[in-house]
Amino acid sequence: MLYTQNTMKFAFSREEIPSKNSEKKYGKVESSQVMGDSKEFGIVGVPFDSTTTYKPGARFGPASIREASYNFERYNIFFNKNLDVPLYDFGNIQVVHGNFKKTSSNIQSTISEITGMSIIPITIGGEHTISFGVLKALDIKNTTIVHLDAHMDLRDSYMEEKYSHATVMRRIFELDPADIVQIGIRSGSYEEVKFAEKNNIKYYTPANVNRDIKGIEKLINSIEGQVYITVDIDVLDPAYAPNVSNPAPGGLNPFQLERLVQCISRKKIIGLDLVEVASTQIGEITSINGAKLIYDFLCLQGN
Ligand SMILES: [Mn+2]
Repeated sequence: MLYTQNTMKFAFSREEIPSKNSEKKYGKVESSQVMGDSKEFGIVGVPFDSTTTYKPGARFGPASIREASYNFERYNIFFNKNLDVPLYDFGNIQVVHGNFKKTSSNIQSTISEITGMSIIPITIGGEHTISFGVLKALDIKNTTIVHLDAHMDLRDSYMEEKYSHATVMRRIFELDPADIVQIGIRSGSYEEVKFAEKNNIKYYTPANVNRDIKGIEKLINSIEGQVYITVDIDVLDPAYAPNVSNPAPGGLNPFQLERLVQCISRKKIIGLDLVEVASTQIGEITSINGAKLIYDFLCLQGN
């Protein structure tokens, strides 16, 4: 056999895509049922970056993260686990550049199809607005959104736009999840902070993580019900993730992110997205840290 790798698919993903039969096999299920002993995961990319205001390039996230994923061993030495969960890479969702609404609707219908096959979606952005379409497709009533980001993204509008990378968590708040917990926050307007306080959205800064990561882990452990994870890679310090749309100094380091991901992974996860990677070079550290997050998460989902 020739050694081949398909960098258009995430490393360790299965070559075959589950057939339509699997829909029959599993039947239509609610997202709240997408868990149990045999978890399967599906990756989709969304190369969309139309509301980016500072440094463009998040449309290259899916390609650069997939490419960087080949840098890792199947055996994860940190966790003493193999990446052996069933993983399918469905390719990219069709985006309509410049049109958030059409793109979001395409995301929503694709994610619905994936969860309809009892497959847990892992979505690679793209800018952060893509999380909205994903969450619209999921049943998030009993769900805590764990949001790792430098930015609160809680503005009601940004430059008079309701749907923007800077407002995405406000739109997600309006979808009425059980709770929102933000970690790594170091940028937000006065109004955003007041909105978070008024609406009981808990947020933790990198200083909180540095001082007391065990306290943050305790809080994550205490979350009841299911969890959706949305990670803006700018949660990391720009030293580890320089190619992002809005770099913010003073962020987390990869060891802290690794610990937090390990802790969150023990929850009932209904989906994960990773957004704002804007790498344009092979071997660039932002995409490597981005791929590592997905890789770590998947390793931790195995037995
Ligand atoms: Mn951000």
